[in-house]
Amino acid sequence: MQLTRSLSQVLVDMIREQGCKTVFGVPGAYSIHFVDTCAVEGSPIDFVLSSHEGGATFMAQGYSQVTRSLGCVVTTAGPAALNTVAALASAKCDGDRVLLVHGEIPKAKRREGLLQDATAFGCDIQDVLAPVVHDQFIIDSASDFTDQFDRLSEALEAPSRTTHLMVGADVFSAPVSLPFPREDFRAAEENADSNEVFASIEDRLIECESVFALIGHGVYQANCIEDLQAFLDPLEIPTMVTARAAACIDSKRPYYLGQHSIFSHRRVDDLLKTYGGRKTSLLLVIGSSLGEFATNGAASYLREIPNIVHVNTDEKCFGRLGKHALNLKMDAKLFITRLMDSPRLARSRAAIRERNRARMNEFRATTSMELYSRLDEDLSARNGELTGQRLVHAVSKALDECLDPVTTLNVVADTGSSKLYAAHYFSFRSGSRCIMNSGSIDCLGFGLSAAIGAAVGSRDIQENAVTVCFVGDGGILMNNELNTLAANASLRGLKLLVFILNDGSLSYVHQGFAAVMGRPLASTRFDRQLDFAKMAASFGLPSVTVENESAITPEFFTAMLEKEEFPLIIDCRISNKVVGPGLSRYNQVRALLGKKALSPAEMRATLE
Ligand SMILES: Cc1ncc(C[n+]2csc(CCOP(=O)(O)OP(=O)(O)O)c2C)c(N)n1
Repeated sequence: MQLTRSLSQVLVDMIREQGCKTVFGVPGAYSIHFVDTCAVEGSPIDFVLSSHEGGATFMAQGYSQVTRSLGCVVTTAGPAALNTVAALASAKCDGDRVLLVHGEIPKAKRREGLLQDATAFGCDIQDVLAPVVHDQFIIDSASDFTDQFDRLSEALEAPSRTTHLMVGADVFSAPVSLPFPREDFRAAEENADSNEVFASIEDRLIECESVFALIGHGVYQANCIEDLQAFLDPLEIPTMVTARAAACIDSKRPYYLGQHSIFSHRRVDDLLKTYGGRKTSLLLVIGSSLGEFATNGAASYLREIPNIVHVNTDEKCFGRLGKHALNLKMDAKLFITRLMDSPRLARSRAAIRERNRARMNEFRATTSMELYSRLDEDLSARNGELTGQRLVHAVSKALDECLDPVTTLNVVADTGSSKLYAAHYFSFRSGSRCIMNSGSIDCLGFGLSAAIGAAVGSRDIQENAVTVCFVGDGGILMNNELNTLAANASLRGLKLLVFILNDGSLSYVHQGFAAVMGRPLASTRFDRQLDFAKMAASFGLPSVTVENESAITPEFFTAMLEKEEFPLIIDCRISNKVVGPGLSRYNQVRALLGKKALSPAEMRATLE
């Protein structure tokens, strides 16, 4: 049987079939038919108008992370599609399933210099986007679409893939006939898990003297956080997490070590110094692409470990740990289930546990197990001023107290200090998400946009969720999507709390510049303080200003949740006099320039 519909309708159905109920984007001449098909009454998909295509792409990334389904962005031709480049790269590097539907000038008219025709100047969009996506489909006729339909279906269904679909503006409305019902293209279950490979992993787990695990947010993507803890806990395997996984593993477990990424927790640094490298015999890296690995001062300790098992769905991240790692391209849940089901491991459980316990007891005897010891100074009050660290810490504590455990908490942080503070001060709470950030490529402007996508995603999958966003004043100005919250009626009431860390400064680069050059760049500290509460109010959005930590209490949130005045913009006036935890990163940049490392005191002096 053949069914004829417009290409736009078929596409909308394909997107909906992947679990995506909302498409983000900015309309323009060459995408009109598709946008209309999404937005028209009765469509199975909602259209959310964004302020910028980069923001819309980050929204799709946040959406995909929360729903674990496809996130979708639509743009018009030329510059509009080009505006997605950094955000698409962010999604690709972080392994998020994002589709760009890009309407282009009809093929017959390209290169004639029509409005927005970048090709007339030799700028072919597909060439520019090729490196930032996994798959590309160029559709210049209805038959191009039917010919590529199977491959496109597979690409949209595959986890962790970014896809660019370029469609000539004249083709969206073309009738396409497809066999119906179509075959099921669900990818066959990964079969990388040969018995031989698993036997060798079991051998290592049974024989190796000491085992550590490094967990990334792939365990969240694979929805197997609980399975993972059920696997690690009885074996007492000490666990480090990446910044993005910091909120998904219970930090109160005795074998939780802390966060290992650009700015590691002290306990992780100490452990790696004591047992890292050749003294550790087995490292399990599960669900991490090691995106921040290259900038991590403690990375060399990991690379030296003789046995490494690296499990990820994206083979491109393999190799970062050296050639000797056993790389397994597979879903984290499948991996854990295989090990949990292993009768051999079950028989050796007590022996593995004893060895790990002995090693950790030895470590505990000489090291403080206080997770935040290095950061006490950050958290101590400075003349009553509110700092970013204290703010994030207070928000985490207050939300812990006032949210019931069945409410999901999405924590989204922008690049800059927000990301570091979220990774360090947002503690685990049962039912929470991982911390979402532009983890692998550190793209500023991600925060508010991805938080909008995350909140919409939670709403679309009907989970009881609150989304919290931490974003700097620089980050929000780079990608100001406040208008998105204001302009779309469907976003009213979205349970989103946006904390703007308003320190009148691009602190992260201000301090970095000073650390590297010996003096700050004056223009990165502003001689004015913007009023984001007023800005939000001018968009008609509920807003408050917070100047004092004592305002951040469980009652503050409870009252807010009761009033249901969402989304809420919280302008947090924080100090920019605090030296953030960026020194190790800045010292790496100094090393690149052949300069010797600074001590904390020297770093502080550069800012005087
Ligand atoms: C797209 C992009 N441009 C530039 C940077 C470099 N960068 C990192 S943090 C930062 C400033 C962040 O300022 P703000 O959002 O105010 O946060 P703060 O560090 O003050 O907390 C910049 C410019 C980046 N990471 N990504």
